[in-house]
Amino acid sequence: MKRAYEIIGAPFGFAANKSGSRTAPDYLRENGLNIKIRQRTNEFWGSDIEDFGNVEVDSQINELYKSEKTLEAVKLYCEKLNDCVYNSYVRGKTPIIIGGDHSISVGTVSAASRYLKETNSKSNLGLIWVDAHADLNNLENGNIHGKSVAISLGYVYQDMFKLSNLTDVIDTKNIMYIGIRDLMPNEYVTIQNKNISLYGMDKIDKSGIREVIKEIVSKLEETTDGIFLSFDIDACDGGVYRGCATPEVGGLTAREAIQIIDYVSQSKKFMGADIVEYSPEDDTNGNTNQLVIKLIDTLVGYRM
Ligand code: 4U7
Ligand code: MN
Ligand code: MN
Ligand code: MN
Repeated sequence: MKRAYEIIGAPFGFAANKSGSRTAPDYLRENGLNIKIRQRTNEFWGSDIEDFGNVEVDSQINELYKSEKTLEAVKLYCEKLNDCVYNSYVRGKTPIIIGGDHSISVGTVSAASRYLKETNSKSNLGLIWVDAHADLNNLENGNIHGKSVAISLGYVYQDMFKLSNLTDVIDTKNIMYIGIRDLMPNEYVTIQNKNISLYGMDKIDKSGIREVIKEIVSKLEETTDGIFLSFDIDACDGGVYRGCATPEVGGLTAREAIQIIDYVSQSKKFMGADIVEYSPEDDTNGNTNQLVIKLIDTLVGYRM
């Protein structure tokens, strides 16, 4: 499918226990993600790709973080990112956002939902969340990058977020989890109570990734108006890919991750993606760098 991709860097790392992901967008541009080379070959591959640059962490956001107002910093940054991603849609682009920690998805998912609402009068967004974790923690303490889905649903920090367009942007029946293998008890309870679809590693072992992703995409194609993909690098096997804040052994192989992205990005309802949590400073052997480049290339249909 021909698309005009726009790469947007989101170098925000304040919401994780370690902030290594803040350097990922620029590090990737200098190490493997040569967008100029990809621009030159895009005629051959049929899609356009451009680098928007970064949505920077400005001094106001920095100050909030320094004065221990991390939640306010997340909110302000995600409002900025929401506007940027929303405008990317208005320009007819398919945005690919490179994090940053996973809290940035509060900005990206709400932007996709906002654009659907603007064009369809209501938002019926499908969300595929590929992660070792559900990021559905609804407790007020703990790392904010472990609560992005809970914030998007309006399950935590309602007072802080209720007046923004960042919360209440998605329906639980339109969320599809893949690769989850480390749930907190309160996340497990929410998933059970709300009957949220979860395709864990056991399901992938049993059915194979192709069956799993086919099933997920065909369900969302039927029931939603657009599909957004949020891909946390720690979904991949942490024994091999160590370059993230929370590597977990027993995750996706490179081929499984590539198949997910390849399949989702070819859907006519695909609206874009974020790739988050890559941490160059934890990637001592460069394995994760190579994986992330391959995943971004797969996302934008680059095949060399
Ligand atoms: B990530 C965790 F307890 N739930 O809150 C927590 F398992 O965006 C992990 O998925 C959070 O990387 C991970 O610390 C957030 C833990
Ligand atoms: Mn995550
Ligand atoms: Mn994770
Ligand atoms: Mn992580």
